Amino acid sequence: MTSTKNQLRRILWGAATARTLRAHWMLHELGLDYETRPIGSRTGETATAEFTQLNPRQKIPLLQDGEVTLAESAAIVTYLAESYGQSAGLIPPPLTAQRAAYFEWCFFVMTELDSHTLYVIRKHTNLVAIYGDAPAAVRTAREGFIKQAQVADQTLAQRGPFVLGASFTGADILLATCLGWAERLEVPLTATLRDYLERTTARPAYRAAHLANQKT
Ligand SMILES: N[C@@H](CCC(=O)N[C@@H](CS)C(=O)NCC(=O)O)C(=O)O
Repeated sequence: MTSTKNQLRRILWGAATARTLRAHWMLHELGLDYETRPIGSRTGETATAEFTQLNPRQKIPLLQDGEVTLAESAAIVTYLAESYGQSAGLIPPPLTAQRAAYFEWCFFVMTELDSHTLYVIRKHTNLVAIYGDAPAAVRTAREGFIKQAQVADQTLAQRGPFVLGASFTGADILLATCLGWAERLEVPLTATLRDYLERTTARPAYRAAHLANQKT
């Protein structure tokens, strides 16, 4: 029998990547209890029958929260903020200009900074054995990241300390994790972006999430 207790369990699958860190970070910002299943990328652990049934994409992170099963790091961060963090200001109220700006930042970061650029660099540097050598793609992805990151730089310089202004939100979790990832890939960041990264990763919730995101 599937008990109500089981349905109320909160479980986060995935560890050790910038994308899994996002979900751990929001859970810690919210102070929510959760269990972890620290499966790793490219270990075969995302391809087990148990995990594939939960996420046919075979990708981490994946959140189970009671009856909700959700993939995609930005969706998880936003779902958690909307469900549990509106009073804490972790997402702006629905149907406001600030909420529209929140979505704009989330989609911008996930496409222009994560998928189109950093992930392309990773594929053709760290993962050459799988995706092949593609120096032109790496060069243009690097240039693309630097150009698009200027927008974050200017926004923070004009209206920081966070991308939406005074309040730290889920959009900052997405942006800061991309900036940390960029540093690891040796993509240069401006002084404004480095200060922002330092400011956001000094948060206690980040530090706790960083520990929770270790692969065991
Ligand atoms: N857009 C997705 C990307 C998820 C993704 O690609 N995750 C990688 C790890 S960062 C993964 O699970 N790859 C499968 C594997 O390597 O086994 C998100 O942001 O959640």
